[in-house]
Amino acid sequence: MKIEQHHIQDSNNKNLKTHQDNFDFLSNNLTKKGVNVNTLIKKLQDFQVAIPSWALGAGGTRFGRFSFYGEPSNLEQKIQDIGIIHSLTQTAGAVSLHIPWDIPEDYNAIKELAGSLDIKFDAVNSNTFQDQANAKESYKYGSLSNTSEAVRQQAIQHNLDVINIGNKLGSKSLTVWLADGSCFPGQNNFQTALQNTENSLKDIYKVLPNDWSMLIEYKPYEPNFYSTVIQDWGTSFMLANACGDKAYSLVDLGHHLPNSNIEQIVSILMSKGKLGGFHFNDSKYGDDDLTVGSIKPYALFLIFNELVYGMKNNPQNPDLAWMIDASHNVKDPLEDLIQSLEAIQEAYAKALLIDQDELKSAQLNNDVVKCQEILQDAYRTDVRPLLEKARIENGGALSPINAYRSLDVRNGLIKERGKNTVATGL
Ligand code: RM4
Ligand code: MN
Ligand code: MN
Repeated sequence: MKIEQHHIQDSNNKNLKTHQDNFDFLSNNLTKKGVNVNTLIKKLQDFQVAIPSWALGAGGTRFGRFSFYGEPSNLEQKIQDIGIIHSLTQTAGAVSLHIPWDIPEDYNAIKELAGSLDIKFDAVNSNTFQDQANAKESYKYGSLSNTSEAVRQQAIQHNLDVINIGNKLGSKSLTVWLADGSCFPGQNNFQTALQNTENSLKDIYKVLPNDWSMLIEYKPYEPNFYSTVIQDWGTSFMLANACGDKAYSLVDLGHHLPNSNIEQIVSILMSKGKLGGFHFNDSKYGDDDLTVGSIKPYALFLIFNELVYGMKNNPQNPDLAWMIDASHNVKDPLEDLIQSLEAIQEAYAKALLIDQDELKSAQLNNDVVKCQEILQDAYRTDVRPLLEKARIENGGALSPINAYRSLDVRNGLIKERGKNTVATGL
């Protein structure tokens, strides 16, 4: 199923007048405040977020999984789904593959399909947290950190295979997330586990192509509940430094203990030129993988404030690999992703409205009240007409969710694919 331009136009036409009125009102107000509205819109249009290949089907918990019907049953269909989201939002111009869940069978065909939908191949993700059928060694007690050299070698080789696959598609980074750790005190020697991980990562890093980066993700707990080898940004930063210039930390919003100051982590990593990637989601308790912006939109805005600051003031930091890392248990995955993309763009737009010079001078004067006023003035601005403008100028939908529903996309997919298809992934 492919959404045609005229479908989007038809659905836009119904609300074009309201949009234009709202946009004119906002744009006049912002212009009076000295904001260059066109530059802002261009920035929103340039901001593309990768969709992970495992997020197009139903997620689920260890207690159950409920299908949404019409799920993509192969990589081609997953890319078609991203094409649908991208045509409506104009924000999902990339896919991030998880290997071995989504190994292409025909590279040229997949590249061609993605190209025709304006989708690039972003970071490739290795998976050494599950055992694969016919694998010689088991990751039950860890992968890159394992005490057994044979297991470590298998995990290293898997990462090299992933790099190879990514290379054929035009990816430029490898994301490593490890479940390694221990469930009980005394089970592991912390120092040995970390040293093994460092050595293994260095072995992978050695064969990383020159124009590639390695992104090291951290997470405090789960699936291991007593200790995790790469538990926090400090450990990830340390490992990235040990590997070299092309290794970076990756921040996943859900991978922090409650109340962590994620914006500060982002800021410090960027100042050190070591923030390479970012996974969006939202959470109440842990790695809940909920829709971006559904629980803590203000925190997301504060994080974007630091990202915007870093993108402007930290040339030592590379361009980031942005990705949504969420799981869809009760919502249609495509609707969920559309909502996440909207929340990301909204937080970004609001952060772009912050007058950084004014904020700086309020900070220098220790005018704490003014600092808050500046941030919250930006946060309280309804930026949705800017997002709409950015989208429709590029051929997207005024309201992606409404268009998705009025075009009856899910039923179209069910008709095409049948009801009981199941997507690979978690
Ligand atoms: C992990 C982590 C990784 C993702 C897997 C599926 O918690 O967030 O980024 O690849 O889940
Ligand atoms: Mn992640
Ligand atoms: Mn996660």
